[in-house]
Amino acid sequence: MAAGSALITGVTGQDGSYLAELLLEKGYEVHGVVRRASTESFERIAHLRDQIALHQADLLDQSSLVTVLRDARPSEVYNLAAQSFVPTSWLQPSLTGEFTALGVTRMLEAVRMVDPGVRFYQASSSEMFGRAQETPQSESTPFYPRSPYGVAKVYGHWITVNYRESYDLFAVSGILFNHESPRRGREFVTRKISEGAARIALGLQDDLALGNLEARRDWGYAPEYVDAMWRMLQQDEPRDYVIGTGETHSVGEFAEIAFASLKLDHKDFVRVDPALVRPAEVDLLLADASRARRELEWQPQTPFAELVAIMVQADLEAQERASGRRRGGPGTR
Ligand code: NAP
Ligand code: F7E
Repeated sequence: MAAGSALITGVTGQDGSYLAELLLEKGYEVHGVVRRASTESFERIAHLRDQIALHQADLLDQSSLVTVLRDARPSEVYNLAAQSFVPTSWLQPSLTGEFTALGVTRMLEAVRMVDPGVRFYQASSSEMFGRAQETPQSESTPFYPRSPYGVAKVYGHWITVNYRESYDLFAVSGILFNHESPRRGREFVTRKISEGAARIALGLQDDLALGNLEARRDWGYAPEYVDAMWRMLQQDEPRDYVIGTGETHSVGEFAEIAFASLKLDHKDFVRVDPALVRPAEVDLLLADASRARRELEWQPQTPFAELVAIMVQADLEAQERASGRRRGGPGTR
């Protein structure tokens, strides 16, 4: 018998794909929301296609969300869909607000209309801390978002809290710090570095343009973070949790370790492009995840250097497959 049934919005994204794997392992019936496109981009869930039920809907379209909930009848809903890339939020601020902020209200309304007994997870973000008012950041740290994305996530957080308090929903907000993996989108800095370093090592690229090398983030390993999401929905009471490692590193350090793992010096290849520096930066993020340790019995497992090595190795193998080159062969570094 199935352990339960779950609906994941954003199932085609980094976290959605890992969460679908985790829930399948636990025996859940898994439903995923995908949006219509002229070409499918289901790369991250290709290996799961025959095990999950996909439903077409869009965060912009209220009735499609109601229909999905009626069709899937899940006991748990994980709202992971969002416009999640911070720089795009300055280029498309209204659309980011529609997806990342109002989309949460549309999901909560769908839950309230179809089945208020559903347990609801909202993917909140450390970007809400922005210009951090204290360090480290915990559930009680005030928010000071620094991008239209961060502002939209603050809305998503508070509307989740508000629906919990107004309608007695089991609705929780997971305030997750940056988490990465070989499935991370290519434009995010960690993946941009791991893929760039691999391509440089294979002689496929000569340099790597980055923005602010001084920014510091609390980076963890994504498969461990989706486990924290699941744990939040298994508690007796709905509560919000910060999830992170409690370690902070700069973008420059990430690049240094990534290139060093390929026996290269990042200083020979990384150049700073001022066009990649953001209009407003989040300088330093560091999680205090002690509530999660205590109540969810969750803690990070993968040290920073190992995370970097996992990503570089995966990109090296992928680039070798795509190019037909082998590290150490002609034309490689
Ligand atoms: P991601 O890889 O960018 O995935 C985003 C997902 O949202 C994709 O499946 C995308 O579908 C979907 N989506 C976007 N707009 C949609 C719409 N209008 N209707 C339906 N689906 C839509 O993001 P992620 O890294 O997995 O992150 C998952 C969630 O956690 C996001 O809400 C993100 O903001 C939040 N978060 C992430 C981190 C992190 O470090 N990764 C930290 C804190 C919070 P397509 O494939 O069709 O584009
Ligand atoms: O930037 C700096 C950049 O785009 C990290 C999303 O998942 O995590 C993510 O947001 C830092 C920033 O992630 C480049 O200025 C330097 O300080 O990898 P990122 P992010 O903005 O922290 C949070 C928790 C989320 O919720 C978001 O959805 O790296 N940086 N040079 C660069 N960043 C990028 N992307 N590209 C560069 O070339």
